[in-house]
Amino acid sequence: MDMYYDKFLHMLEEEDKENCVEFALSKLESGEIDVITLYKEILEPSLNNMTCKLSEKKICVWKEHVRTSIVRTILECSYPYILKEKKKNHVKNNKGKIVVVCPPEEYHEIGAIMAANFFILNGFDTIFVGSNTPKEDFIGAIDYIKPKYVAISVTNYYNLVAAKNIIKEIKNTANYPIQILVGGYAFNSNPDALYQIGADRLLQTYEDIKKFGEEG
Ligand code: B12
Repeated sequence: MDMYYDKFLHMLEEEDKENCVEFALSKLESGEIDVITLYKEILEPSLNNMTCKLSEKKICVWKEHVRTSIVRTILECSYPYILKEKKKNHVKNNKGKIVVVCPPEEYHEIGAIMAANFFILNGFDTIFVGSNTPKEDFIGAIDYIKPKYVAISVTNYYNLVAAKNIIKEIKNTANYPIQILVGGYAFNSNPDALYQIGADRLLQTYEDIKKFGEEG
């Protein structure tokens, strides 16, 4: 997989969107790479290992945006392959409804999109809401959708406070036992934040989600 990663990274560094998208989709189409491997071993490290050269300091955020936009296009285009994989494995939507959301002011959403697709692959009836979801809208929707789980993705650890507030309101609003799952970069160096913000469970990887689904 290292060879594929190096090739992809080179094209990404060149900001060659056309070839990045074509490369990823052709590997999925031929079956050389499955969606989980594409996400885990190519797309995720291509963003998380991103560094900024001192000489490019002024355009760092610009570069982050361009890179994310290329990865995001690939993620959106991979959706039919998620469905194909799900069908191939005879996965039924029988694990309950889950809403995947980012707290207010959290604009990092690539991890949340990947997590949402991992939930789909494991039989969860998944609704991806997206980044920076306003608290009021989200709380209002809880009553209407009545999900069994809410999965909150937090990347910037400053947004743990917003996550804590939203969890408190969800628990006060839902008049049924609702489970709050969390994940994202903010928990990598501080997994105990899970308890501090009042969530029920921390999941990070595809394997964590698979295991969680198997628990019933
Ligand atoms: C891309 C990126 C951006 C993009 C985001 C675009 C988008 N639409 O998502 C842009 C350019 C907008 C951005 C902005 C900012 N960013 Co930024 N960004 C990144 C970068 C390079 C990659 C993040 C990413 O997408 N990773 C790829 C995904 C796939 O990985 P992941 O998030 O870890 O997700 C995996 C798991 O965690 C899991 N997962 C994630 N969520 C969930 C949820 C559940 C329920 C489950 C089960 C699993 C799960 O699933 C994924 C697959 O395994 C990181 C670098 C880094 N080291 O992380 C910085 C980083 C996250 N950013 C950072 C910062 C500081 C910012 C800014 C404040 C400043 C800036 N650089 O402009 C703004 C803040 C915007 C805001 N208010 O939120 C810091 C955060 C530090 C901190 N305080 O915690 C980082 C770490 C960079 C750094 N080293 O300083 N950023």
